[in-house]
Amino acid sequence: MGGSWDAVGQELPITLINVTNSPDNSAKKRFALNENVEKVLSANDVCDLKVAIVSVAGIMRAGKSFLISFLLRYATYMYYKLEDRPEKPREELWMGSEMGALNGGFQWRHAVRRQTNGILMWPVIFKCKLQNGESIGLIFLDTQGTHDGETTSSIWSSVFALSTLISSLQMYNVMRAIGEEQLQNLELYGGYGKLIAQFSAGETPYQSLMFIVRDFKNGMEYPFGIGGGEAYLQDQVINSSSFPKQSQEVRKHIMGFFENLSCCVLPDPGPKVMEEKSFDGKMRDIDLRFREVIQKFVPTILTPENLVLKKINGNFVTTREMFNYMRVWVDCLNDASLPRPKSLFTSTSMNDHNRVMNAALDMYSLHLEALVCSKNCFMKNDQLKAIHNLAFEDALKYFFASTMLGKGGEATEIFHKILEDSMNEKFFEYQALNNARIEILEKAVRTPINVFVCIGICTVLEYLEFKNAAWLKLVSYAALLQWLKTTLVGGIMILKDRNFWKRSDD
Ligand SMILES: Nc1nc2c(ncn2[C@@H]2O[C@H](COP(=O)(O)OP(=O)(O)OP(=O)(O)O)[C@@H](O)[C@H]2O)c(=O)[nH]1
Ligand SMILES: [Mg+2]
Repeated sequence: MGGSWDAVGQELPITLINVTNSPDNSAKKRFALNENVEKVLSANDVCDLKVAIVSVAGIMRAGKSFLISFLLRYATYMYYKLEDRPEKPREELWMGSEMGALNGGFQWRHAVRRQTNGILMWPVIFKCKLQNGESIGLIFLDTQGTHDGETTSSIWSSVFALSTLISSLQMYNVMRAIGEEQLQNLELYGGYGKLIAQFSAGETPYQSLMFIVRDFKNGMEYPFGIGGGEAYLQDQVINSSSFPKQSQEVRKHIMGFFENLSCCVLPDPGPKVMEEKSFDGKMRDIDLRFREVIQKFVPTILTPENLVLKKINGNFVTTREMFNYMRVWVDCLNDASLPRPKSLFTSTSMNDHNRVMNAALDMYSLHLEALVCSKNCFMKNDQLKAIHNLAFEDALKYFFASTMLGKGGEATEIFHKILEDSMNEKFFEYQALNNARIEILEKAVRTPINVFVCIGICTVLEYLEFKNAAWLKLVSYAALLQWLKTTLVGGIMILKDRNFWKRSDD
């Protein structure tokens, strides 16, 4: 039995896709498929098998390789070279004893810098039997972490998208919670993978995505493991009606990408694993609670009946065929005409900010229009300024409370400024309109007063028998008539503007 675990130690992962961090305009290809892998995938005993490909991806230095090494341990114990073993494996023993260690497999370790580069593949294709007797192949991939500070976001987004295209089950490793940022990133990587598939004139072969939440702190509300994970997924992703509109959109996109979403919440593995440099994988140093959850979780996803078989364009794909698809996607990623994910991110971020900024500006205008126009079309300037200040603050509050991709970055700064400038510009327009209205009113009041004073003076002059006083009085009457006409026509125009003549059922 011990020999089966040792087999993990005898092999080393191979690079499936190598990544060069060369600038976008460099002639050097940034992604290279390891052509030697073709031999592994075309080996006689596995090449025609349908295949399940399990991958792990997510933020760097978050225990991805450590986790997939457990999966590898299970597969090696349960499926590797069964014919050479004297006894059938007993599932409950797959983890080994307390004194055993999680050695070999994909390299995991305590370090500050990223450990996994590009996409790695385990060189053994495990053969497992379905209940109907059919053998299928099982492949494990480990993916370079995102946000590593060493490569560009364009590179790690591409690597994530690629491993999601290749795998049939992508485990999206997140720390502590499924937050908005993780979902927005997933939306971006997912969208980019779709673009790669479209560029290569194919359907997007996304299948299952499982959120793996590490160091989950809410184990009282959602029990550790898949059960609690499913309930957490429902509350955090699937039932999104209580989230702001933008967050709902992100969730809708993600749900649309994958055939199946699931989740597993894991406790932290204890201080020795998390903090001690000397930790060498000994089972007894890993918190019992973590081991107990892993003990159940791993068999659940790797039981042959639960494995997700890779399908592309609706057809099952064999191990050998997978290589050709990988080649097409990698070529496509190296194609200079494929937009870079960074620009995709920027444009999505800009669109988001623009949409929220316009909504905030509409809010401001509606607020001002409703008040300015309801008060007989004019008001004192101080009053108008107070209304402007209130609407201005409300619009800014809305802008900063909204969810936008890349919030807090350059785009937020730019659109914040545009929003403030636009509101100030609108305010000047309202102010000018208000002043014009005040002037019209003042004129409207001033003219008849002046005319009446004129008529009064003329009447006195007439009484004193001044020459031409009657003429002057006539001119004053004409001016009064003219004013009456202007006021009447102006009044009719205002009422017309406000649909005064419309019937209520129109
Ligand atoms: N906090 C925490 N640490 C873990 C967990 N699992 C493993 N670790 C520790 O995290 C460190 C990194 O583990 P890796 O598996 O190498 O992490 P990774 O995500 O593969 O790292 P990169 O490949 O560099 O992106 C190791 O010291 C592990 O012991 C976990 O669930 N929680
Ligand atoms: Mg790693």
